[in-house]
Parts: sequence; structure tokens; C-alpha cells
Amino acid sequence: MAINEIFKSVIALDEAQTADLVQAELDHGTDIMTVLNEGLIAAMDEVGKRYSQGVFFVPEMLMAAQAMKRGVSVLRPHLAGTGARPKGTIVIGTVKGDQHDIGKNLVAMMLECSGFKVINLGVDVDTGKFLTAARTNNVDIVAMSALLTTTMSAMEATISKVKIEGSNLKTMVGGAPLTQAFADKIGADGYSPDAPGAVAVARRLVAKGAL
Ligand code: B1M
Repeated sequence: MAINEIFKSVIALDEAQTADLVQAELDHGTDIMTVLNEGLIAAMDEVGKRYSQGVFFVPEMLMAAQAMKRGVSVLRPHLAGTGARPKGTIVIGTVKGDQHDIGKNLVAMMLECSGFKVINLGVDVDTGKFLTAARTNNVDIVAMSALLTTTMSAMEATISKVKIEGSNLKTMVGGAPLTQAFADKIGADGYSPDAPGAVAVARRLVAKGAL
């Protein structure tokens, strides 16, 4: 069995086969992060390339996303949390105008599995919704994801409102078009290019907030 088969199965837009292949790879003892990074995430990068080249269109992107989600659902139980007291509470969402949720859900899943309580607001989340959730859930971090260059600017407005809310409330941002420089420019407290990095950033921010 090869990780490459998982990659090919997502490109072939085959949901059921992707789930079966991911399960087979786990049964074979392959590391979860290898399956995720080299199989599923690498395939979505290829889907993006094919979209840019005019080989794939929106329906193909959607079907590939479904295949990716099925694959991730097989991985999820194997990333079980510790059951210990939550390390902190995080509200997460994809920003206003943006429907991409795979990366955001991966980040949410890894945060949960690392012991954080995560409130996932879904996609197309405006500033008001982030703030209401932060106020009503005694949140430590407001986390935002954006996949479009046209929606990443929405983060800045939310960050400035969050800053007015209270000094202990932190913000973190991520998503393919973002950079550390952009995160610094909009005043985010943390940025990560990927899901494992987001866990490290969240740990750092919660520790800082506790000082
Ligand atoms: Co869209 N799409 N899409 N799409 N799509 C991209 C993003 C694009 C780069 C494709 C391309 O042109 N090559 C392009 C954006 C161009 C740009 O703005 N620069 C694009 C476009 C143009 C569009 C539409 C406008 C197309 C259209 O309708 N004409 C449209 C917009 C709809 C909208 O949002 N309003 C659209 C629609 C869609 C679908 C709905 C069909 C589907 C999304 C389905 C879904 O999510 N449920 C889709 C998909 C699947 C993609 C690609 C192919 C894959 C995205 C993905 O899931 N990647 C994407 C091309 C690409 O990324 N290569 C593309 C896998 C995922 C694991 O990675 O989300 O980057 P990612 O998450 C990573 C990191 O970024 C990071 O960690 C994750 C895991 O490591 N991360 C964080 C993410 N959030 C984080 C938050 C953090 C920290 C890290 O802290 C809070």
C-alpha cells in the first residue's frame, strides 16, 4: 500500500475509496501525519494547481473536498484527546465571505486533540459572531482562517474589535494566502502556516495570557 494511492484517489474524486485507503494505511501502521500531509493535503494542493490551469473547475474542487473530508473523518478518532482539563478555550471560524473549511477544521481538530476546548463557528463568520461567541464562552483565543486574498482583509477589523474587548483575549490567524508579515501588519497575536504549528502558537498565547 502506498500513500500515493490516497493522493490519486482524491484527485480521482473518489470519496469511498479515499476513506478505505486511509483506513488501510492506518492498519498498515503508517504515521497519521504522513497520511495527512503526504496523502490528503498534498492532493488538495494538486487540485488547486489543476484549478489554476483550467483542468479542474469548481465542481471538481468540491468533490475533492468531500473526498478529503471523508479521509480526515477516518483519521479523527486516532487523534483522540487526553480527556484532561481544557488547556484553554478557542473560538474558530473562516472569515466573512469565505466558504473554505477544510484547513480550518483540521486546525480545530488538532487543537481539540491537544486539549483545547474548541468552539467551531463554521464558515462565513463576521466580526459580530466572533465577538458574541468570545463573550459568552469565556474564550482565550479568537482564531480566524481565510483562503482567499479577497477575504483575508476581513481579519483586521475583527482583530481591532477583539483588542477593544480585553487585553487577555488573543487572536491568531492562518490560511494559505497569509504570511507572518501580513499577520504582524494586521496586529494578530499569532500566525501559523499549518495545523500542527497552530497548536504550538495557541499554547504560547494561552501561557502568555496567564501571566
Ligand atoms: Co477554492 N480557491 N474557491 N474552493 N480552493 C482556492 C483557495 C484557490 C487557491 C484555488 C486556485 O486558484 N488555485 C483559489 C483562491 C485564489 C486566491 O484568492 N488567491 C480559490 C478560488 C478562486 C475559489 C472560488 C472563488 C472559485 C469560484 O467560485 N470561482 C470559490 C470561492 C468560494 C468562497 O469561499 N466564497 C472557491 C470555492 C471552493 C470550493 C467550495 C469548491 C472548495 C472548498 C470546499 C470546502 O472547503 N468545504 C474549494 C477548494 C477545495 C479549494 C482548494 C483546491 C483546496 C483548499 C483546501 O482545502 N486545501 C484551494 C487550492 C489550494 O489551497 N491549493 C482553493 C487543503 C487544506 C488542508 O489546506 O485550507 O490551506 P488549507 O489549510 C492549511 C493551512 O492554510 C493552515 O493549516 C491548514 C492545514 O495545514 N491553516 C491555518 C488554515 N487555516 C488556518 C488557521 C490558523 C492556522 C493555520 O489559525 C487560526
